[in-house]
Amino acid sequence: MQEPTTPAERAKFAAARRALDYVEPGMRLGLGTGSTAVFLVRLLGERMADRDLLCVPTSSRTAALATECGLNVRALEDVDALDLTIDGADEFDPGLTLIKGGGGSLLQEKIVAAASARMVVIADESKAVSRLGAFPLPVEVVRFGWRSTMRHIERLLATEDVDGRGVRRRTAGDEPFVTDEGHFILDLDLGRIGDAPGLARRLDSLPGVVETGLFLGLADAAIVGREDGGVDFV
Ligand code: ABF
Repeated sequence: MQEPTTPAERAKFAAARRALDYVEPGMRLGLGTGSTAVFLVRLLGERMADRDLLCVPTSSRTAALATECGLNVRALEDVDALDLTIDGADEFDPGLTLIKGGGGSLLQEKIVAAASARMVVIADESKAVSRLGAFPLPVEVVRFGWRSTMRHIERLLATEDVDGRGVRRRTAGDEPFVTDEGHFILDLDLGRIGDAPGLARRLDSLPGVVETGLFLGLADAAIVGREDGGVDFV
């Protein structure tokens, strides 16, 4: 495997490597998405491909990589319940509420995490925050009437305990970004989220909203990689 070169990559690699300690032979394992999860999948392929693991990916990208790395890849429909999911995050607070979805796979990531007995986050130090919101909150919405859904979100944000209220549709180059499930992503520039559970609940209740990138009560632990190659635990 290509060795990590930058300090940030070293930290992500350190977190991914330590996560292997949580993986036991025969496990049904959820595989996250993102650059930290890429290290995890490669390490699993190199060191644990012969351990009878059933691996359920959280995106088409991770599915392709896991297959290439020789892992036994299954769809969640074929496995049902999982023992452990290991995934990255864009931000997490001390109570292990997460913002995810910067990579656009939040819906599958949340379904897989919710099907898992345990979820462990792997991340570099920059993702640990005292309060969520500096990272734009991704919200997955159906394409039908997305502008109307965006207006509903803007009206909601006017009454929320947040610092910013900008909402924009995510693009990939000149085109709208489309998720694996065929939806759009709206990114909410909130700056600070005062009431994450309330905001998640109110966003979820809007017509057109499929899922938010707020992960509440799903993560059990976080392995935080440091640039010196060590890790801390939350
Ligand atoms: C996925 O990858 C996402 O939910 C999150 O957006 C992102 C983290 O990416 P990285 O590991 O590249 O920082 O887990």
